[in-house]
Amino acid sequence: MVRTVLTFSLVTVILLVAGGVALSAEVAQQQRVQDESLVNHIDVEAQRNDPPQGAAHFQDCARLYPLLYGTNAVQDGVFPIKPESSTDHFDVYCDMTTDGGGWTVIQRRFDGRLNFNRRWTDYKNGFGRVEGEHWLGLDKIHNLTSQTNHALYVELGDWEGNFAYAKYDTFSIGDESTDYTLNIGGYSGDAGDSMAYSHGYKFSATDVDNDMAGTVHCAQRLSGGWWYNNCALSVLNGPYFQSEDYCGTATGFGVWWFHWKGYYYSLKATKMMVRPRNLNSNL
Ligand SMILES: [Ca+2]
Repeated sequence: MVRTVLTFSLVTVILLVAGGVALSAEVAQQQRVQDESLVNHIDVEAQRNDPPQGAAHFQDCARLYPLLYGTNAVQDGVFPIKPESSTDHFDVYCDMTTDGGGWTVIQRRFDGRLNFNRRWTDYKNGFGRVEGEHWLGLDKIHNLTSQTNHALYVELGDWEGNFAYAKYDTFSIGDESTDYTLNIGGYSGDAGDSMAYSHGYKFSATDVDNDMAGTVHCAQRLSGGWWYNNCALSVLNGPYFQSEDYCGTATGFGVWWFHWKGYYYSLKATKMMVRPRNLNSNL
Protein backbone atom coordinates (compact mmCIF):
# COMPACT_ATOMS: atom_id res chain seq x y z
CA MET A 1 0.00 0.00 0.00
CA VAL A 2 2.80 2.38 0.93
CA ARG A 3 4.59 1.48 -2.27
CA THR A 4 1.46 2.16 -4.29
CA VAL A 5 0.96 5.57 -2.74
CA LEU A 6 4.59 6.46 -3.34
CA THR A 7 4.31 5.31 -6.92
CA PHE A 8 1.31 7.46 -7.61
CA SER A 9 3.00 10.39 -5.87
CA LEU A 10 5.93 10.04 -8.24
CA VAL A 11 3.60 9.84 -11.20
CA THR A 12 1.84 12.94 -9.97
CA VAL A 13 5.09 14.87 -9.73
CA ILE A 14 6.10 13.78 -13.22
CA LEU A 15 2.74 14.80 -14.59
CA LEU A 16 2.79 18.11 -12.81
CA VAL A 17 6.21 18.91 -14.24
CA ALA A 18 5.38 17.73 -17.73
CA GLY A 19 1.79 18.82 -17.94
CA GLY A 20 2.11 22.56 -17.35
CA VAL A 21 -0.76 24.68 -18.49
CA ALA A 22 -2.61 21.79 -20.09
CA LEU A 23 -2.65 19.98 -16.78
CA SER A 24 -3.94 23.07 -15.01
CA ALA A 25 -6.82 23.18 -17.43
CA GLU A 26 -7.49 19.53 -16.77
CA VAL A 27 -7.30 20.12 -13.04
CA ALA A 28 -9.87 22.87 -13.32
CA GLN A 29 -12.07 20.70 -15.48
CA GLN A 30 -11.80 17.67 -13.27
CA GLN A 31 -12.25 19.72 -10.13
CA ARG A 32 -15.45 21.04 -11.61
CA VAL A 33 -16.48 17.48 -12.28
CA GLN A 34 -15.59 16.53 -8.72
CA ASP A 35 -17.55 19.42 -7.29
CA GLU A 36 -20.60 18.23 -9.12
CA SER A 37 -20.26 14.76 -7.71
CA LEU A 38 -19.86 14.52 -3.99
CA VAL A 39 -21.50 11.13 -4.12
CA ASN A 40 -19.90 8.34 -6.07
CA HIS A 41 -21.34 9.00 -9.46
CA ILE A 42 -21.79 11.78 -11.93
CA ASP A 43 -24.83 12.58 -13.98
CA VAL A 44 -23.95 10.85 -17.21
CA GLU A 45 -26.42 12.79 -19.31
CA ALA A 46 -24.91 16.05 -18.09
CA GLN A 47 -21.49 14.75 -19.06
CA ARG A 48 -22.69 13.86 -22.51
CA ASN A 49 -24.35 17.20 -22.98
CA ASP A 50 -21.31 19.07 -21.83
CA PRO A 51 -18.14 17.35 -23.01
CA PRO A 52 -14.90 19.15 -22.18
CA GLN A 53 -14.39 21.05 -25.45
CA GLY A 54 -10.93 20.48 -26.86
CA ALA A 55 -9.73 18.83 -23.72
CA ALA A 56 -7.43 15.85 -24.02
CA HIS A 57 -9.17 12.92 -22.41
CA PHE A 58 -7.32 10.46 -20.30
CA GLN A 59 -6.83 7.06 -21.87
CA ASP A 60 -8.24 5.23 -18.88
CA CYS A 61 -8.84 5.49 -15.15
CA ALA A 62 -5.20 4.71 -14.38
CA ARG A 63 -4.02 7.82 -16.23
CA LEU A 64 -6.66 9.87 -14.45
CA TYR A 65 -5.74 8.62 -10.99
CA PRO A 66 -2.65 10.82 -10.45
CA LEU A 67 -4.70 13.92 -11.20
CA LEU A 68 -7.29 13.04 -8.58
CA TYR A 69 -4.55 12.07 -6.16
CA GLY A 70 -2.77 15.36 -6.69
CA THR A 71 -5.91 17.32 -5.94
CA ASN A 72 -6.98 15.21 -2.95
CA ALA A 73 -10.03 14.14 -4.92
CA VAL A 74 -9.55 10.38 -5.05
CA GLN A 75 -12.94 8.69 -5.23
CA ASP A 76 -14.76 6.15 -7.34
CA GLY A 77 -17.03 7.57 -10.00
CA VAL A 78 -17.93 8.04 -13.64
CA PHE A 79 -15.44 9.81 -15.90
CA PRO A 80 -15.03 10.23 -19.67
CA ILE A 81 -11.99 8.49 -21.15
CA LYS A 82 -10.55 7.98 -24.62
CA PRO A 83 -8.27 5.01 -25.22
CA GLU A 84 -5.58 5.56 -27.86
CA SER A 85 -7.32 3.35 -30.39
CA SER A 86 -10.78 4.83 -29.84
CA THR A 87 -12.16 7.46 -32.17
CA ASP A 88 -14.24 9.10 -29.47
CA HIS A 89 -14.45 9.42 -25.73
CA PHE A 90 -16.93 7.48 -23.61
CA ASP A 91 -17.91 7.24 -19.97
CA VAL A 92 -16.59 4.57 -17.65
CA TYR A 93 -16.83 3.86 -13.96
CA CYS A 94 -13.43 4.27 -12.31
CA ASP A 95 -12.59 2.30 -9.17
CA MET A 96 -9.99 4.53 -7.55
CA THR A 97 -9.93 2.80 -4.16
CA THR A 98 -9.41 -0.95 -4.68
CA ASP A 99 -5.84 -2.32 -4.72
CA GLY A 100 -4.23 1.06 -5.35
CA GLY A 101 -7.00 2.39 -7.62
CA GLY A 102 -6.82 3.36 -11.28
CA TRP A 103 -9.13 0.54 -12.37
CA THR A 104 -11.48 0.92 -15.35
CA VAL A 105 -14.59 -1.14 -14.65
CA ILE A 106 -15.75 -3.38 -17.52
CA GLN A 107 -18.51 -5.32 -15.74
CA ARG A 108 -20.48 -4.75 -12.58
CA ARG A 109 -23.48 -6.44 -10.96
CA PHE A 110 -24.95 -5.96 -7.53
CA ASP A 111 -28.76 -5.96 -7.59
CA GLY A 112 -29.95 -7.94 -10.60
CA ARG A 113 -31.85 -5.10 -12.22
CA LEU A 114 -30.07 -5.50 -15.56
CA ASN A 115 -30.68 -8.47 -17.85
CA PHE A 116 -27.43 -10.08 -19.04
CA ASN A 117 -29.07 -12.76 -21.20
CA ARG A 118 -28.30 -10.92 -24.42
CA ARG A 119 -27.22 -11.22 -27.99
CA TRP A 120 -23.82 -10.72 -29.58
CA THR A 121 -24.46 -7.12 -30.62
CA ASP A 122 -25.27 -6.11 -27.06
CA TYR A 123 -22.09 -7.69 -25.71
CA LYS A 124 -20.14 -6.08 -28.53
CA ASN A 125 -21.46 -2.57 -27.88
CA GLY A 126 -22.12 -2.77 -24.16
CA PHE A 127 -25.31 -2.33 -22.12
CA GLY A 128 -26.54 -0.82 -18.90
CA ARG A 129 -25.43 2.47 -17.40
CA VAL A 130 -21.87 2.76 -16.18
CA GLU A 131 -22.91 4.18 -12.80
CA GLY A 132 -24.99 1.02 -12.20
CA GLU A 133 -24.98 -2.55 -13.39
CA HIS A 134 -23.39 -2.75 -16.82
CA TRP A 135 -21.23 -4.49 -19.39
CA LEU A 136 -18.85 -1.98 -20.95
CA GLY A 137 -18.71 -3.71 -24.32
CA LEU A 138 -16.25 -6.02 -26.07
CA ASP A 139 -15.01 -3.40 -28.54
CA LYS A 140 -14.22 -0.99 -25.72
CA ILE A 141 -12.57 -3.73 -23.66
CA HIS A 142 -10.47 -4.60 -26.70
CA ASN A 143 -9.51 -0.95 -27.17
CA LEU A 144 -8.57 -0.62 -23.52
CA THR A 145 -6.48 -3.78 -23.31
CA SER A 146 -4.81 -3.90 -26.73
CA GLN A 147 -2.42 -0.96 -26.38
CA THR A 148 -0.34 -2.07 -23.40
CA ASN A 149 -0.21 -5.10 -21.15
CA HIS A 150 -3.16 -5.07 -18.81
CA ALA A 151 -4.17 -6.68 -15.56
CA LEU A 152 -7.70 -7.80 -14.66
CA TYR A 153 -9.15 -7.57 -11.16
CA VAL A 154 -12.29 -9.58 -10.42
CA GLU A 155 -14.07 -8.77 -7.17
CA LEU A 156 -16.77 -11.14 -5.94
CA GLY A 157 -19.29 -10.72 -3.13
CA ASP A 158 -21.49 -13.37 -1.51
CA TRP A 159 -24.78 -13.01 0.38
CA GLU A 160 -23.09 -13.24 3.78
CA GLY A 161 -21.06 -10.10 3.25
CA ASN A 162 -17.81 -11.81 2.29
CA PHE A 163 -15.62 -10.73 -0.59
CA ALA A 164 -12.97 -12.53 -2.59
CA TYR A 165 -10.83 -11.50 -5.53
CA ALA A 166 -8.96 -12.93 -8.47
CA LYS A 167 -6.25 -10.82 -10.07
CA TYR A 168 -4.63 -11.64 -13.39
CA ASP A 169 -1.38 -10.04 -14.50
CA THR A 170 -2.24 -10.76 -18.12
CA PHE A 171 -5.57 -9.82 -19.65
CA SER A 172 -6.58 -8.78 -23.13
CA ILE A 173 -9.14 -9.71 -25.74
CA GLY A 174 -8.77 -9.75 -29.50
CA ASP A 175 -10.93 -7.69 -31.81
CA GLU A 176 -14.17 -8.89 -33.38
CA SER A 177 -12.32 -10.71 -36.18
CA THR A 178 -11.04 -13.10 -33.48
CA ASP A 179 -14.46 -13.26 -31.80
CA TYR A 180 -12.83 -11.41 -28.92
CA THR A 181 -10.56 -14.32 -28.01
CA LEU A 182 -9.50 -14.19 -24.36
CA ASN A 183 -5.85 -13.95 -23.31
CA ILE A 184 -5.58 -14.34 -19.55
CA GLY A 185 -2.96 -15.57 -17.08
CA GLY A 186 -0.85 -14.78 -14.03
CA TYR A 187 -3.47 -15.46 -11.37
CA SER A 188 -3.21 -14.33 -7.76
CA GLY A 189 -5.90 -13.83 -5.13
CA ASP A 190 -8.16 -15.70 -2.73
CA ALA A 191 -11.11 -16.59 -4.97
CA GLY A 192 -9.29 -19.30 -6.91
CA ASP A 193 -8.51 -19.31 -10.61
CA SER A 194 -11.77 -19.93 -12.42
CA MET A 195 -10.90 -18.08 -15.64
CA ALA A 196 -7.82 -20.00 -16.78
CA TYR A 197 -10.20 -22.59 -18.23
CA SER A 198 -11.43 -19.88 -20.63
CA HIS A 199 -7.95 -18.80 -21.78
CA GLY A 200 -7.58 -18.86 -25.54
CA TYR A 201 -11.29 -19.29 -26.22
CA LYS A 202 -13.73 -17.12 -28.11
CA PHE A 203 -16.66 -15.15 -26.77
CA SER A 204 -20.14 -16.58 -27.21
CA ALA A 205 -23.56 -15.00 -26.74
CA THR A 206 -27.12 -16.27 -26.93
CA ASP A 207 -27.15 -16.00 -30.74
CA VAL A 208 -23.51 -16.97 -31.40
CA ASP A 209 -22.07 -20.36 -30.44
CA ASN A 210 -18.27 -20.21 -30.48
CA ASP A 211 -17.76 -22.67 -27.63
CA MET A 212 -16.06 -26.06 -27.64
CA ALA A 213 -19.13 -28.03 -26.60
CA GLY A 214 -20.30 -29.70 -29.79
CA THR A 215 -23.86 -30.51 -28.82
CA VAL A 216 -24.46 -27.68 -26.37
CA HIS A 217 -24.81 -23.94 -26.89
CA CYS A 218 -23.19 -22.85 -23.62
CA ALA A 219 -24.28 -19.20 -23.77
CA GLN A 220 -27.90 -20.29 -24.24
CA ARG A 221 -27.77 -23.01 -21.61
CA LEU A 222 -26.10 -20.76 -19.02
CA SER A 223 -27.97 -17.62 -20.14
CA GLY A 224 -25.10 -15.19 -20.48
CA GLY A 225 -22.27 -14.19 -22.80
CA TRP A 226 -18.82 -15.41 -21.81
CA TRP A 227 -15.59 -16.99 -23.04
CA TYR A 228 -16.78 -20.59 -23.10
CA ASN A 229 -14.54 -23.60 -23.49
CA ASN A 230 -16.50 -26.84 -22.99
CA CYS A 231 -18.62 -24.38 -21.00
CA ALA A 232 -16.86 -22.79 -18.04
CA LEU A 233 -15.63 -22.62 -14.46
CA SER A 234 -16.88 -19.05 -14.11
CA VAL A 235 -20.01 -17.38 -15.47
CA LEU A 236 -20.25 -13.84 -14.19
CA ASN A 237 -22.81 -12.82 -16.83
CA GLY A 238 -25.34 -15.52 -15.98
CA PRO A 239 -28.86 -14.87 -14.63
CA TYR A 240 -28.99 -12.99 -11.34
CA PHE A 241 -30.76 -14.68 -8.43
CA GLN A 242 -31.84 -13.00 -5.22
CA SER A 243 -30.60 -14.68 -2.07
CA GLU A 244 -33.93 -16.36 -1.35
CA ASP A 245 -34.11 -17.82 -4.85
CA TYR A 246 -30.78 -19.46 -5.57
CA CYS A 247 -30.65 -22.00 -2.77
CA GLY A 248 -31.82 -25.44 -3.71
CA THR A 249 -32.27 -24.75 -7.38
CA ALA A 250 -29.15 -26.79 -8.12
CA THR A 251 -29.47 -25.99 -11.78
CA GLY A 252 -26.03 -24.56 -12.29
CA PHE A 253 -27.67 -21.34 -13.42
CA GLY A 254 -26.61 -18.10 -11.90
CA VAL A 255 -23.62 -15.85 -11.38
CA TRP A 256 -20.92 -18.15 -10.19
CA TRP A 257 -17.19 -18.66 -9.71
CA PHE A 258 -16.47 -22.33 -9.26
CA HIS A 259 -13.28 -22.17 -7.21
CA TRP A 260 -14.84 -19.90 -4.58
CA LYS A 261 -18.43 -21.06 -4.13
CA GLY A 262 -18.96 -23.84 -6.64
CA TYR A 263 -21.53 -24.15 -9.41
CA TYR A 264 -24.61 -23.84 -7.23
CA TYR A 265 -24.02 -20.60 -5.38
CA SER A 266 -25.15 -17.52 -7.26
CA LEU A 267 -23.14 -14.50 -6.15
CA LYS A 268 -24.52 -11.20 -4.93
CA ALA A 269 -21.95 -8.93 -6.51
CA THR A 270 -19.30 -8.97 -9.21
CA LYS A 271 -16.92 -6.38 -10.54
CA MET A 272 -14.41 -6.85 -13.35
CA MET A 273 -11.91 -4.10 -14.02
CA VAL A 274 -8.69 -3.48 -15.94
CA ARG A 275 -5.52 -1.46 -15.45
CA PRO A 276 -2.17 -1.27 -17.23
CA ARG A 277 0.06 -3.94 -15.71
CA ASN A 278 3.17 -1.79 -15.41
CA LEU A 279 1.47 0.95 -13.44
CA ASN A 280 3.07 -0.09 -10.18
CA SER A 281 5.99 -2.27 -11.16
CA ASN A 282 7.93 -0.11 -13.62
CA LEU A 283 8.13 3.14 -11.70
CA1 LIG B 1 -21.52 -25.39 -28.81
